[in-house]
Amino acid sequence: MKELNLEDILANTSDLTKEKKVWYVAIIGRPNAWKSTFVNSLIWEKISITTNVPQTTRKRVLAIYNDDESQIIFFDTPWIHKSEKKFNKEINWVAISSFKDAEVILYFIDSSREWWKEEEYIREILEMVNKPVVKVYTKTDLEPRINIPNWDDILKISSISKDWFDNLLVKVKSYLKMGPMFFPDDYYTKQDIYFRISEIIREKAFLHTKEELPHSVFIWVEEIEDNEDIMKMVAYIYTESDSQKYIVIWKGWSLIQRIWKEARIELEKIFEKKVFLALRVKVRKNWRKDDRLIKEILH
Ligand SMILES: Nc1nc2c(ncn2[C@@H]2O[C@H](COP(=O)(O)OP(=O)(O)OP(=O)(O)O)[C@@H](O)[C@H]2O)c(=O)[nH]1
Ligand SMILES: [Mg+2]
Repeated sequence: MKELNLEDILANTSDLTKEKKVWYVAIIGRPNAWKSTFVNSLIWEKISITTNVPQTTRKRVLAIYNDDESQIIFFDTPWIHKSEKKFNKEINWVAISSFKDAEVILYFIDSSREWWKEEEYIREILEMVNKPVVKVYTKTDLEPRINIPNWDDILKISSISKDWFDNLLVKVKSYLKMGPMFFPDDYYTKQDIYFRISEIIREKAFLHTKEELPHSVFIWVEEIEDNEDIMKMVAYIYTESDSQKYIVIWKGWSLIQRIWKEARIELEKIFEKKVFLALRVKVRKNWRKDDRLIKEILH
């Protein structure tokens, strides 16, 4: 094992007393509004999983943007939509509670989709929050389905033309105050390894399942053994019913095999070593109604 040398460590540690424009910024919007894709594109790292299935993000994910004059900590949040279901209500709460810490809220509006009652619900919530809100129209490379106003204080972005990112950063910085940094300036996220692995597996599960099945799944990483050249892990895909478990194991060219293969390839890229992934499917009946488990998964 490499011997630790205090002087080397100090020489390589950021000066956290350095003052920059620093604070938290929450990103909110309806499902599929491009919240997670945006933070990944901005940071140039896959921090938050993205799929074409609405309602992908379930937990608040931190994406830390650093440049010479600022450290902006974006909260990528889950979708907001009205629902009476316990799990969805808790997810809405994850998004809404992020307002409390944020200096400014970026409200992402998908310009390629027609106006829908979800937007009204978000507006009702925003009216109750005493924080500046910046509207950001996303997916502007696609045919717009809503009227995008021509005001100076709105922003338009697309993952294809990243030019607009600069305008957005200038706008965000105008709300931030100078202060000591919260994180070393080479940090881009704050996530534990169990969460990161479970999210990669969940992304693959979302991509290969349909209808209600992706939303009925949660991932539990049981054990990780991190060696120098190989990382071993045991993880479970939990479904809500036996019939869903059957679909994951037997449907098509075995879904579990595809999920396992794609997750393993991506994890090997992330950790830059061989990954041994033991992936099993289990049933946890009605887990979306289980208060304690919901808290454990979402917080
Ligand atoms: N055409 C186009 N598609 C985009 C753009 N940005 C994102 N997408 C697609 O939109 C889909 C949703 O992106 P996400 O970033 O997962 O959306 P989200 O807002 O995080 O969604 P939830 O986590 O479900 O709330 C993905 O399939 C992306 O490929 C864009 O600028 N242009
Ligand atoms: Mg998301």
